[in-house]
Amino acid sequence: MRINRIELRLVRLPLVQFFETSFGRIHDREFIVVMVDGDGQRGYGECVADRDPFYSSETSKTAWHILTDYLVPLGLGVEFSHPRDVFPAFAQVRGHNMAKAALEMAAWDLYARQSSLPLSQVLGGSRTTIASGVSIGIQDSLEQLGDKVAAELAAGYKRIKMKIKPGWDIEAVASVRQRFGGIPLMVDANAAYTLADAEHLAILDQYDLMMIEQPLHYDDVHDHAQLQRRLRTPICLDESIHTLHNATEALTVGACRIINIKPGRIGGHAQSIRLHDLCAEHGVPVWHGGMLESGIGRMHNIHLSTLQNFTLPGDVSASCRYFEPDLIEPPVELQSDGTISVPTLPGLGVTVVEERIDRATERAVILGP
Ligand code: OSB
Ligand code: MG
Repeated sequence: MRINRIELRLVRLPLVQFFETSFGRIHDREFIVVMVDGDGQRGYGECVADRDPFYSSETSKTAWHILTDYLVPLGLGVEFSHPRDVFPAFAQVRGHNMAKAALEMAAWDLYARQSSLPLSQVLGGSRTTIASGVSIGIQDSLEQLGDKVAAELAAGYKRIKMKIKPGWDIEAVASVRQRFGGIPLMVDANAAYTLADAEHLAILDQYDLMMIEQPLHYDDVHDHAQLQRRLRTPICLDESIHTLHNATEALTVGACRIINIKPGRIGGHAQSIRLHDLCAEHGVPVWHGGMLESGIGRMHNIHLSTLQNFTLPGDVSASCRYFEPDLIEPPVELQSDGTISVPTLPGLGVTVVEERIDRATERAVILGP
């Protein structure tokens, strides 16, 4: 496989609904779309870095810089026997996993299209549908939160995740439990607490949550291990897992019982497969996280979620929750049983509507041999 041309687009799309986490509220999403051409086919990737360095240190601007100045020169015109060789080709560049993943994932899509196979099959997945959950941001009132939960349950989603932070946690969870009973429920703190909050977080144990995601510092493993010993509720790590190395450390010291896989955080599909396999060896289930991706990134997530150890519903929801219209046709839709079906056409298996990308483009560059 050889990439002969790479086009990058910095795009901005308004979100259908605002999204608030412990680090702030956003109304739109800025991201890079990567288009790679080779052998008459085009593959697509999406960089999940956002405008601000709040979830991770990468931003769309750092990703643009790293892609154009380092990664594109390492990938363009190079003969790869398989897309799994792309990430190792970037080894000289430390970190910047989101920038690496954007180009690496586009290469997987291109390879799958050239092979006339659905991406899921090239990745080694076997599911034909994936279980879908939602991530509900912090709301202005408990009533608003309850209404959001009601709407998502009515739509058929298989589990509800709610964002928490100090001041929006126990009471919010209690109100959802009171109104909706024993629904599959979990929380995500996006690193808003410290070990000094252990006793406070232990109150959540009585609400039978599926897990508590990333309660402590975004780069921590050891405090999470201490916290996990004091909690009955499983801890799931998100931000803290950014290399195979620190995933091994987290699993070894018992910092979590579940891991959220986001290919952008760990450097792409090949690294995600390795993380998935590592978790399986440790008997730790995984689920697919979300980064408010457009249909391009979400389609990648759907294909990756077909691997065996993705046994829990992911943050991979229908297009209409994020963007209207989405950048793909047909849009991602939820089936009445709370699943999303995996496309069977080659590559991502959907049409990327480039005219919609054009309209949302704020910056573009074409890089050829
Ligand atoms: O922590 O999982 C997170 C969105 C942006 C940044 C971080 C996170 C999230 C979500 C949204 O929870 C999940 C989705 O795409 O629906
Ligand atoms: Mg998270």
